[in-house]
Amino acid sequence: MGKDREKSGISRRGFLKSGAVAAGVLSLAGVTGGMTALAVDGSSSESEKASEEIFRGVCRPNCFGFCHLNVHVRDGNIVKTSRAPYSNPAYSRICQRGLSHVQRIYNAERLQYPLRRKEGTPRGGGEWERISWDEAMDELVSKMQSIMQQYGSTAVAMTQGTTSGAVSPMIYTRLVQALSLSFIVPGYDSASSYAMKRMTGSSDDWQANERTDLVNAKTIVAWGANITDAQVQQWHFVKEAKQAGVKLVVVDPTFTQLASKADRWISPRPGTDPALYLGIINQIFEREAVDEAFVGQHTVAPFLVRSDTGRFLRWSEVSAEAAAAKAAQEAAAQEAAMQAMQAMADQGEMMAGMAYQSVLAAMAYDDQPVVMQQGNPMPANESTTPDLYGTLSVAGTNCTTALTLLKESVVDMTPSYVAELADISEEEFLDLVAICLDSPVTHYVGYGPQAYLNGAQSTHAGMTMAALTGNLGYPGASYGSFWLMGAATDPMFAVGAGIGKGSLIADMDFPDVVATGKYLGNDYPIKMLFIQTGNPLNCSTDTNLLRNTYDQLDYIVVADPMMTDTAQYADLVLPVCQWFETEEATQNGETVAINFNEKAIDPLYESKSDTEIVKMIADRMGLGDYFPASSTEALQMLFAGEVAEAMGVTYDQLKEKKEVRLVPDEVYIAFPGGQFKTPHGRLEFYVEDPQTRYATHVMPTEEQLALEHLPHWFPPAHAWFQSEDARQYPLVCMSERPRFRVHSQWHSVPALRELDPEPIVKINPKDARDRGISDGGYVECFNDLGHVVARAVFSEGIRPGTLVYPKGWHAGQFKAGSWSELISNDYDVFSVCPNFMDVSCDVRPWAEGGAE
Ligand SMILES: Nc1nc2c(c(=O)[nH]1)N[C@H]1C(S)=C(S)[C@@H](COP(=O)(O)OP(=O)(O)OC[C@H]3O[C@@H](n4cnc5c(=O)[nH]c(N)nc54)[C@H](O)[C@@H]3O)O[C@H]1N2
Ligand SMILES: Nc1nc2c(c(=O)[nH]1)N[C@H]1C(S)=C(S)[C@@H](COP(=O)(O)OP(=O)(O)OC[C@H]3O[C@@H](n4cnc5c(=O)[nH]c(N)nc54)[C@H](O)[C@@H]3O)O[C@H]1N2
Ligand code: SF4
Ligand SMILES: [Mo]
Repeated sequence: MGKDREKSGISRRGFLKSGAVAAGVLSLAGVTGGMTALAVDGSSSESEKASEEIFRGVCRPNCFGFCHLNVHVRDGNIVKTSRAPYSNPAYSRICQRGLSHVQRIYNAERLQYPLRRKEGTPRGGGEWERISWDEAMDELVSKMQSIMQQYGSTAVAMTQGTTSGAVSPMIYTRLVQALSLSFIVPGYDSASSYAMKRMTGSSDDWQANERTDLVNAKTIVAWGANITDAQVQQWHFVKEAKQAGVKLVVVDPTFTQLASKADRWISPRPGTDPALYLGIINQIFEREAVDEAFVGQHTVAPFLVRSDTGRFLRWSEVSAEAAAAKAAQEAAAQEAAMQAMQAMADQGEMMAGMAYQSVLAAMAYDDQPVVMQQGNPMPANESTTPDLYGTLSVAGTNCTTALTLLKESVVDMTPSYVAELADISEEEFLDLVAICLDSPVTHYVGYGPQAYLNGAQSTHAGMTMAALTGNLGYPGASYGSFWLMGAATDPMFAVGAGIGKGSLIADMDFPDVVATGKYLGNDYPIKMLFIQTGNPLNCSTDTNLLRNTYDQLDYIVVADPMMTDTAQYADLVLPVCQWFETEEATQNGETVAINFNEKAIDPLYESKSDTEIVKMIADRMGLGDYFPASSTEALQMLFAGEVAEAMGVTYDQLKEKKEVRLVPDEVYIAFPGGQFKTPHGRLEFYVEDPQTRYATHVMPTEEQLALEHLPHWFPPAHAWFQSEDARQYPLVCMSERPRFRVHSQWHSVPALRELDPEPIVKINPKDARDRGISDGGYVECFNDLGHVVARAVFSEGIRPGTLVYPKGWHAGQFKAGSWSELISNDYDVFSVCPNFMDVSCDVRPWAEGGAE
């Protein structure tokens, strides 16, 4: 094997002999130098080519890229991965991770056989016993059955991470449904998508214009987006837009590589993006810059809001005629729904219930919100030029337009106050206002701003800002990230053998459910956890608490290709094959396509595909008939049916074409012409009925519910200079995604470790000197929750009062601790999203054996 690697294009070939990696500090030149070496003439020699077979692979960590790769196979070994073409060459990319797959596939940390924790040794002790698949499956299923018998099926929980195949994650959710297991849903990135969904009604994650449209903007404003490293495959779109004359403005506390390429860099205090947006909204009103035509027709601006309930006033509350029509329609709907339910009675309670609900929904009375036109109330859909501001009294209740309420709500967000909150000068803030008012602007939003307690407010306020100036729905004008979900797969695939009775539980609530044995007030014991396609003990929050939660479980199973931090803590570890050892498709991401991944080689060692693993479990549980035996069969089931036919994404079409674009347009424009998927087709910057993303043991208070209709300002929980924590732990601790890993993946790839040998933390020299820390010395970052040791790297690009660490190192790669220990598990009750950046800590020099 090693011999084959020597022959391949990515063998060591003496690359990176330079000293650029000293002390873990990488200059850009160092990285580029390394990659030039890695990429050394990607072509194979003539004799090599003759014996080479090339398969189409799709690289699929959750980096939003889904690059198509040529997977070069010689003598049954993968010897190289190289760039393969997309139909749109703008998407034909490969990065150093894509180039180094060989070292990931033939990696010492690959799981080769099923492993059982040695009896009598503690979890995480690292002592394993190799067992056969039969033994592994018999043990797993007998544990599962005995727990199910004693506590019910929902005492077995499944969870997953974000690796982005089509079958891989869904085959497990099919099992969850079939067996009525509990499902622990990761909340990663959900503050942004939650806020976006509730405003736009879109079932997709948050959307912006396709990145091929960046060139049509006057200015790109990058809010907390680390495009050069975290969307390395997208950076060229920004570069090309710049070359075409588009201005680039970066709003980021840190002087990132992107900031170094920008026309303007603004460094706000972390966690203040909602304040900046609300301040800009204040100025839009002050300067009478509202795009009245857009907000009147495409947002809920003119809708009257009842002061007593906070809900939109409905036409049936104003017109007696409409009230009568509504009552009649509702009675008819009730009757029809009852009949539909009775007709389905023999199909079981669930199907009958669904029939009832669907008839009710289909026959619902269209009770239009009320607007005023020249002071006269009328149904919204009948008005052409509704009044945007004003108040109407209806039966003694004041009703005010949503736009008036928004305007009143931002009165205090003056330039001087906002500048003070964000710790920038008032001039800088006013410049930012001018930039944002000069449409078309593409607001390219990353995941930094949403990773604080107020993260959902950031997206809510940002999208509202964009809508007020009509800066949405046309080329160059956009707000958000781009993450379109494929809709072609058979939605019933995950449902499988029935609809499960287990709850979907937010991951942030999981520790509470396990500790109390209750979910939403009811007894809900969870005793077993099955984890796949994710590495929560590395990537989640408060990992000391999470480990403690795991300690309360009877049995933990992890299915992964690698020995991860989470696998280390399991009782049973199942080796999953790597990406090019099975057929798979991907169905979301920045390239707007469904992609097909061929199987290039057989699974190495005794590893198996996720489909095979699930099938073995289902067989033993007596449900084998409901589960596909191979990935091919799974894909055939998944990409089937009318929608798949109509969209041209059946299994056969995918296999033949390798890539099917999901939308017909040449360049995808989000919300074209101001069309939204909300019930009224309008952007709901005023959220009529704020709902939490998941029910958790924390309920929103009346006061929180009342505030949640409109975007509003409140500070981060921990990362805030006036917070209680700040007195003890004055530094804000933020992560960045390095180009050497996607999350915790590629952590043990030798070529990348040579470039990036050990954990570092970047610190402003002044903060370092105040603490006696030297450049390149080991430091311990700590707070009440945990600690971590890394090498300090001095950088003037780090905002004083903050630290920045590249994320994704495995626990065993630190001298002590790990980053996720420092992050609290508290969350905003509405978005239920991890607050990855909302972290305060302090730092001190560290020597082997402890703090100095
Ligand atoms: N190489 C690589 N690429 C990846 C990933 C990876 O792990 N590695 N992960 C993928 C995933 S799942 C995601 S979600 C994306 C994330 O994509 P990004 O969000 O672009 O990536 P990050 O590196 O987390 O960058 C966040 C930026 O926000 C800044 N920031 C922090 N706090 C604030 C704030 O309060 N306000 C503002 N304006 N900025 C702030 C940080 O300084 C940082 O530059 O990347 C994806 N791509
Ligand atoms: N400190 C900090 N932590 C963060 C963030 C942050 O900004 N700061 N960001 C968070 C965000 S946005 C995200 S999206 C998460 C990501 O969190 P995760 O999704 O948990 O991260 P990964 O490390 O990518 O874990 C994916 C795992 O799936 C395995 N895997 C890959 N392919 C397959 C397959 O086909 N089958 C199976 N069974 N397993 C497979 C990989 O080996 C890996 O162990 O991290 C979060 N964690
Ligand atoms: S890691 Fe992401 S950017 Fe790099 S090759 Fe794979 S899909 Fe493309
Ligand atoms: Mo993410």
